[in-house]
Amino acid sequence: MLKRFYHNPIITRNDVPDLGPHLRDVSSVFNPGAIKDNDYYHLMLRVQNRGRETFLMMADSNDGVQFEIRKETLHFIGIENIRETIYHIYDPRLTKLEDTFYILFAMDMESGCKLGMAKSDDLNTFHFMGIVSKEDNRNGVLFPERINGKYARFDRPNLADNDGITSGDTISLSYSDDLIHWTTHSNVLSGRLHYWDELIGAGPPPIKTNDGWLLIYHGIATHFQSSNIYQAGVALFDLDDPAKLIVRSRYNILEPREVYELTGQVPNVVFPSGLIVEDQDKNGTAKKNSPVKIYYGAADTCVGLAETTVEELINACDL
Ligand code: BMA
Repeated sequence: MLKRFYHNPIITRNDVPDLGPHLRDVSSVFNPGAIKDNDYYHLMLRVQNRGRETFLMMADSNDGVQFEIRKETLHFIGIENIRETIYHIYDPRLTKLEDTFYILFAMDMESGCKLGMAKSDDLNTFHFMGIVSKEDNRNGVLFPERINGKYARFDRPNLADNDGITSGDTISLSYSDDLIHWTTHSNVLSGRLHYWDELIGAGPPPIKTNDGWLLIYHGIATHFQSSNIYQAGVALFDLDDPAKLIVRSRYNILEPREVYELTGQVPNVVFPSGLIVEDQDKNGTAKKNSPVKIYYGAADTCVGLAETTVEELINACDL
C-alpha cells in the first residue's frame, strides 16, 4: 500500500563520498534515521565498508529525495569513554523533543547488543548520553513528547525463554525521568506466529495523530526455509496511554518486491527506519491529509523511499 518513489533506490553505495582507505568503494548504505527541520530533510545513514565496519554519516536535502552525503563520518562525542569494545553502532532513529534532537541506536558490544543514546542541538555536533538499556535490546524509538510527564520509548528486548532461546517477538513500552534510566512498563505488541510478523521491532519513532500514536514496525516472517522476509506494518496506540493497542494492520504495507529489495547483502528486506510527516498542527499532531515520507533500508544494501499519507496509514490499520 506504500508507494515507492519512482526513482528508487534514492541512495546507493555509489553516492557515498570517498573519504580515503576506510571509506572507499563502500559495500552498502542503508537503515537511515530521518528528521525534517527548518524545511530541510536530514538522514543519518548506516554505511558499511569493505571491512564490514560500520560508520554513520549525515545526508541533507531540500526536497527529501535528492540527498547530499556529508564528507565526514559522524562521531558521538564522549563515546570514547566506554571501556568495553564497541563493534558496531547502527540503525539510528531520530526524534526531536523539546528543541533537542535525540538519537537512539543499536550498539553491538562484547556483552551483546544494547541501546545507546545521543543528542544534538544542531545536527552537526553529537553528544553521547549513555547506554540506556540493560539486557539485549534494539529498535528503540523515542516519543516526540513526554507522556504524563515522563519520557517514553518503544524498544525491543530480546527475551530468553526457559531454554535460553532468545526471540525478538515483543515490542515494549518504557518510561524514564531523565532519558538515561528506563523502566519497562509493559509489552505492547507481540509477533504473530505463522504470519507476516512473527518477529517484530519498531520502525521509525511513533507519530502523533488525532486517532492515536501511529507506529510503523517491521515484521519478520521466519517460516520460509531459505530466508527470512522483512516487511513493514502499522499499529495505533492510545494517545494518553500508549500501552493500549487500539488496532494493528492485518497485512503488511510494504514487502520486498523490487530487485533492490530482493537481492543484496541480506535478501528480502525492507526495513523502515526514518519517517517524515509534512504537515503538523501547532501541537505536533500530524494532519490527516499530510504526505508522509518513509525511508527504508533495502536488502541491507541501499536506501529506498516510500510515500503515503497519514490517513492511508490509519486506514491500513483497520483492514
Ligand atoms: C535486523 C537488524 C537490521 C537489519 C535486519 C536485516 O536484525 O540487524 O539492522 O537490517 O536484521 O538484516
